[in-house]
Amino acid sequence: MSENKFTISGPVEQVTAEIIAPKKVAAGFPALTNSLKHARREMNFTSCTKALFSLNQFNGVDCPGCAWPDPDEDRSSLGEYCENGVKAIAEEATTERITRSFFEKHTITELSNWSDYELGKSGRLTEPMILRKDAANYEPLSWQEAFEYIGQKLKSLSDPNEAIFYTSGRTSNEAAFLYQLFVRLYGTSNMPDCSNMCHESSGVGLSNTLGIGKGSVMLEDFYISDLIIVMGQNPGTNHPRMLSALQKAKKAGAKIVSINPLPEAGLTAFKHPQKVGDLLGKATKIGDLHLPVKVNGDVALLKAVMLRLKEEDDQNLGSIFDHKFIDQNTEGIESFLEDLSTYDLKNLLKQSGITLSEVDRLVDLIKHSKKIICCWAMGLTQHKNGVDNIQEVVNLLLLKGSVGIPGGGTCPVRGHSNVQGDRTMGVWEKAKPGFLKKLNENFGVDPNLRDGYDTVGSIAAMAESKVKVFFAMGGNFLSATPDTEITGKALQNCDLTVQVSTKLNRSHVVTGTEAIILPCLGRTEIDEQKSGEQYVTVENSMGIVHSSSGVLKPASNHLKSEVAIVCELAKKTLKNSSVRWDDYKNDYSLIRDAVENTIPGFEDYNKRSKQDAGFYLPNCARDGKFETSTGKAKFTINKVSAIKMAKDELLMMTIRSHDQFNTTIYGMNDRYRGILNGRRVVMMNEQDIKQRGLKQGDLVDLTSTYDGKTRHAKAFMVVSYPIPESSVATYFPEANVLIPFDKFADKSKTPISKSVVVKVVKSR
Ligand SMILES: Nc1nc2c(c(=O)[nH]1)N[C@H]1C(S)=C(S)[C@@H](COP(=O)(O)OP(=O)(O)OC[C@H]3O[C@@H](n4cnc5c(=O)[nH]c(N)nc54)[C@H](O)[C@@H]3O)O[C@H]1N2
Ligand SMILES: Nc1nc2c(c(=O)[nH]1)N[C@H]1C(S)=C(S)[C@@H](COP(=O)(O)OP(=O)(O)OC[C@H]3O[C@@H](n4cnc5c(=O)[nH]c(N)nc54)[C@H](O)[C@@H]3O)O[C@H]1N2
Ligand SMILES: [Mo]
Repeated sequence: MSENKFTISGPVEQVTAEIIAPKKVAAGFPALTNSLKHARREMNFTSCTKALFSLNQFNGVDCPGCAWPDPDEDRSSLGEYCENGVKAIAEEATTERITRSFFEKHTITELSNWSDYELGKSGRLTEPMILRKDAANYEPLSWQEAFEYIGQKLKSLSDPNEAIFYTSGRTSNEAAFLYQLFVRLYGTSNMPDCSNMCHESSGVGLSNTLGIGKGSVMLEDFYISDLIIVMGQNPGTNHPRMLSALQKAKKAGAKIVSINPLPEAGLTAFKHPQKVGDLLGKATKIGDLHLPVKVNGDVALLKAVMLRLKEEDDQNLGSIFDHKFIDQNTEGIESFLEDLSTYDLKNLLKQSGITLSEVDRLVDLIKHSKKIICCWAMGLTQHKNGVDNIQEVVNLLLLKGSVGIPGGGTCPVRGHSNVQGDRTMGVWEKAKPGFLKKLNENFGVDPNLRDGYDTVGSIAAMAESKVKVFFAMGGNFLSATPDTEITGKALQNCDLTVQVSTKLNRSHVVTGTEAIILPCLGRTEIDEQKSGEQYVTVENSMGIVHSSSGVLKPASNHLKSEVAIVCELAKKTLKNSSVRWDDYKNDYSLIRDAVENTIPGFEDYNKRSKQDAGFYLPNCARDGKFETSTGKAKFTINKVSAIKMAKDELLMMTIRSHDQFNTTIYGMNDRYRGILNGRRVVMMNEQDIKQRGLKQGDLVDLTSTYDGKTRHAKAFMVVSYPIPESSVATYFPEANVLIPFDKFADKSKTPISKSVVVKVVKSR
C-alpha cells in the first residue's frame, strides 16, 4: 500500500480470483450460513438477534437493503430477511468504530490508497470531523461548530445555486421532506439523487406512457399472474426476498421468463432459507425460459416478439391482442404498428442475439397469458436508450391489455430501501408545479424556483467550478457516479464538501478544499428525541408507506438523526425562517402532519403509518386510469439500440457482485457466479477470449474512447463466462473510471453504466 501519492480512484488491487462453476440454485443452506458468518463477524450476539428478529416485522426495522415489499400479512416470525439483508444489517450494526484517533493515525493521502472494502470495514463513524485547508488529517469539531461553519459558508455564497445537495436512497420520508424543504427555502433546486443513476429512465418512461412514474402492481398480483417476465434484473442477489414471491407465483401456476445476458442463479431455481422443507428438500425450479439477450438488445428482442405476436393476431382474428382494451384506454396504436411493420425480423434477431425458436417460445407463453407482469431493474434503465427500453415494455403490456388489471402490470424493482419515498417527499431537481405551490402556501418556498442540477449536471457544474459547496445526505457520490477520475477532480474544485454518513467511504477522502463529516444514526438504531423514541416511515417499491423503528443502541452517543441534522442546519442557514424546525426535531409526528398538508395521498398519515403493514399510496395506473396529457395510455415508437462498435470492441455492463451493496463492499465473493476472492475481473464469452489470443486468468487492460478521449482501467482478470458474444461484464464501482459522465440516457440522463463500448487488451 503506497502512502505517498494521493489517488482519486483508489488502489489497483492485485487479482487473485478463484473461478468455479456458477451456481444454479439461489439461497438454501449456503445463504443461511453465509449470512450468519457476516453477522457473527460484525456484530455481537444480542444486537444480532434483536435486529434480525425485528427485521421487516410490523412496526419493526425496515431492512436498509433493497426496496422489495413485505407481505401485507403472514410474515415469518424468524424475521423477513434474506442473506443480503443480513449483510446490510451487519454492515450498519458492526461493533467496529472509527474514533478521532483513527483520523490522527491515518492521513487523507494514506486513506486514498485504501480500497472501498477497507474503508468500509473500518467501522461506524462516531463524531463530527473536519478536514481543514491543506491539512493532512481530519480533526474533531463539535456539532455546534459544524452547523455554524456550514451555515456561514452557505450564507456567504453569492447565489444559492452555487450549492448542491445530493441524496442517497436510505433517507427516511421525514428527513427527506425536511431536507428538500430546507434546500428549497435556501433557494435552490440543486438536488441530484441516486435515482438519477438508477430508475430515472423508469420514472420518465412510465410517466410518459401511463401517467405515473411508479410501478402498477402489488405483491398479491404475483400470486395470480399467468406470466412474469424479469428483464435486466438479478433478484437472487439484489432483491432476494423477491424469490419467495416468484416461488409462490410459480406454485400457483405462473410461468416465469428471464431476459438477461447472464443466467442468474435466482432466476433458475430457489430454496427458501426460512422454510425447513425447502432447505432439506429439492429446490423450486423458477425459470421456464431464459433468453440470453445481448447487452442493450432488449428493444430489438421486444420488437421481434411483438412482430410475431402481430402475425398471430392477424391469423387468429384479433384474438391475441386485447383490442377492446386498446380501443378504450390507449392511443397511438396505428402509428406504433406501422412503425413495427418496418422492421425486419432477421435483423432484429441478429441485434438481440436471440434465435427465432427462442423468440417463439416467449411468444407462445405471451399468447396464452392474459395477466402479465414485467419486472425490471438496472439492466434496462442504464443505457442511452434506457427510456425507450421501458416504453417498449409498456407497448407489449398495452397490446395485451395487461396494465391496471389484477395479476398484470409494470414492476420496476427499486434499489435503495427508500429511494421511491425520497422522490415522493420532493427530493428531485425538478418539481411538479402543484407541489411548489403547496410548499409556497405552507412554508413560503419561492413558487418560481427553477430546475436544478441532476447527478450528471452536478458533475459538469463542479468540473466547471460553478459550485462552492457540495452537501451529501448519505451515499458515496464519488464511487457511485461515472468517470471516477473526472468526478473526483470536480469535487476537489469545491470549497467545502459535507457528508452525512454512517460509514467511511471514498467521498470522505476525495474532498473539496475543506471537508466535514457528520455522523448519523442508521435505520437499525433507536432514535430518542425530546418527545421520546421516534419512528420514521419509508415507501417500498410498490408504493406502500409504513413505519420503521430502530431497536439497537446507537453506535456512539454523539450521533444525530438525519432529521436533527437538517433542522439544526436549517436554523443556522436560513434567515427569518418561520418553519418550526425545533418542534419537528423534537417530535417527528409533526413532520408527518406537515407532509399530510402538502402531499396528496398522506391523509391520516400518523394513524395509518402505525397500522401493521402501513398504507398504499394512490396509483392511477393500478386502478386502470391513465393520468397522461390525454387521459389515455400511450403507445410509443422507440428506437432499437444504435450503438455502433468496431470489430475489436465489446459492450460492457457494470454490475453488482453478490457481496456488495452499491459502493459498500461486504466481501470478495460473487458466490452464485462462482467468482471468488477477487473483484477486478471481466466476464467474457469464450469466443471473444480466443479471438484476442487470451485465456481465462490472463490480466487485461480495458479502455473506452468517447469524443476522442480514452479512459483506462488496468489489470482485470479474464473470466470465461456464459455471456453472449460481444458483451462483457465488470463490477461497479471498479469499472466506473471507464464510464463517460457526459454520455447518458436520452430524456432521463441516467449514465450508460450498462452499455459502455470498450476494448480489451492483454496487460503488459
Ligand atoms: N445485495 C444488494 N442488493 C441491492 C443492491 C446491491 O448492490 N446489493 N443495490 C440496490 C440498488 S440501488 C439497485 S438499483 C438494485 C439493482 O438491482 P439489479 O438491477 O438487479 O442490479 P445489477 O447488478 O446492476 O444487475 C443488472 C442485471 O441486469 C442484467 N443486464 C445488464 N445489461 C442488460 C441488458 O442490456 N439487457 C438485459 N435484459 N439485462 C441486462 C445483468 O446481467 C444483471 O443481471 O438492487 C438493490 N439491491
Ligand atoms: N457503474 C455503475 N455505477 C452505478 C450503478 C451501476 O449499476 N453501475 N448503479 C447506480 C445506482 S442504481 C445507485 S442507486 C447508485 C448508488 O449510489 P449511492 O446511494 O450514493 O451509494 P451507496 O453505495 O449506496 O452509499 C453508501 C454510503 O451511504 C452511507 N449510508 C449508509 N446508510 C446510511 C444512512 O442511513 N444514512 C446516511 N446518511 N448515510 C448512510 C454510508 O456512509 C455508505 O458508505 O450508484 C449508481 N452507480
Ligand atoms: Mo439503485
